Amino acid sequence: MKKGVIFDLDGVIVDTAPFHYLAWKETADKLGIQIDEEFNESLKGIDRYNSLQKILDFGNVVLEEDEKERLMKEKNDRYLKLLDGLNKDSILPGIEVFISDLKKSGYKLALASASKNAPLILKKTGLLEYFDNIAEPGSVRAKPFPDIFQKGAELLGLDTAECVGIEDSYAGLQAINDAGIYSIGIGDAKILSAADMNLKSTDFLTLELINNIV
Ligand code: B16
Ligand code: MG
Repeated sequence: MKKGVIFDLDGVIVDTAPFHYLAWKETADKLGIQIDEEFNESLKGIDRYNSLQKILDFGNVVLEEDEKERLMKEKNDRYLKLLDGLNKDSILPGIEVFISDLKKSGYKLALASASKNAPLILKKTGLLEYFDNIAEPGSVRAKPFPDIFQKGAELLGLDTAECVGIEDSYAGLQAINDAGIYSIGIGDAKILSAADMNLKSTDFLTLELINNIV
């Protein structure tokens, strides 16, 4: 039986991907780079610096590091404004009941998000208290490296084999699998074909499902 569940945030707990997209799109537009929702798919789970770099590479634009810093700050300020209205209603379907059932049953919970805004988002949605630990993205190599999920297990005091990881992104799924953690992919099963279990949406996440993973 598993003892811990390690969650991704954007796309698993809250639907913030459209906000990241809108904020990056403005950056890309200003640079004369056309990005669309399909391109945005490749940014899911990718940290801020590497997201910007992917956009620049896509548009064949080369910038100095201090200009990249400025653009990242500008993007994050826009993103934070879009997060203003975030509340309990922004939690993805079934997630709050799932998380609360896991806690009541004694599972330990950790967060393994690439987002530096994760604590703020958990606070705004009222979910912070459910989490035993948050693995800090700044202190480890970014997804698709397994580090953040390994860190999550370590913070929970568990072996990776005792944990389940939940992700919506290709890069994140790779990170879970390479950490030796049982993986659940939420969303497009074609993109997430490497998952141990695929679910169409967060609606299908239940305590029973986790109890039955051996
Ligand atoms: P921030 P996750 C990721 O969160 C997002 O999927 C990705 O689009 C974003 O660029 C990244 O966080 C960094 O976010 O700019 O807020 O630090 O899916 O790993 O929870
Ligand atoms: Mg995600």
